[in-house]
Amino acid sequence: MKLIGMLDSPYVRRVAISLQLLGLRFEHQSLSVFRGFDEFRQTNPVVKAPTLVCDEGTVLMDSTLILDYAQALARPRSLVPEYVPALRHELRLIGLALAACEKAVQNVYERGLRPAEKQHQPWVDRVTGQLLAAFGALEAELARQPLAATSGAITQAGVSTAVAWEFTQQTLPGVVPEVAHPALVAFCAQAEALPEFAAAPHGDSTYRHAG
Ligand SMILES: N[C@@H](CCC(=O)N[C@@H](CS)C(=O)NCC(=O)O)C(=O)O
Repeated sequence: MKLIGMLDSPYVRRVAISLQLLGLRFEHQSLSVFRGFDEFRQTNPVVKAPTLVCDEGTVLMDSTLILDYAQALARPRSLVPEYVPALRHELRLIGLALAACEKAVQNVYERGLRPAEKQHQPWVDRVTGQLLAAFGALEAELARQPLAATSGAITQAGVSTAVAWEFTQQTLPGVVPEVAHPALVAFCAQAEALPEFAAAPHGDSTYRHAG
């Protein structure tokens, strides 16, 4: 299967890291939804990253749906717990992490894609507040109950949280202060050191299977 999209997208990155953790082999094409729009639409006319081209040709999009598919392929390996109370906690954290990704991306698009005279500060303030609320809640959750940060034990909540944090720090430096989020800083440093994260770093590189 082939994953299309750049690793500067938190959604592409959570898929690239998760596929490795699930033991699934994939090819990666680092293609921009902006600079590579015309090439991208030849595979997916909707031009959404991540896009996954399955081995038999079906084109999937949306990171959560792609991960649902990956989880089915990888069974019995899984990045989400089965036990209901643990699953509930996991889903809460994933929801917060995905909201953080969404609000960071909206912030980046507003600042980066619109001409300065067309930027709407009340919208930037709103999404920044939502971004801070999502990371504030994640910080409280991690302080109460740490997340596993080894390749064998990390869950989808851990992957998505670390990816959301790294994306936000890289694209909106200083907006979500490290000093106010010590549990997140410590967890994300451990996660980023894992081989599956290091093989798919935030940015414009292309993931290649080791060995
Ligand atoms: N909910 C989607 C969000 C994906 C998303 O918005 N990706 C961005 C790149 S970070 C994108 O495709 N942007 C181009 C566009 O929306 O036109 C997911 O989880 O995959």
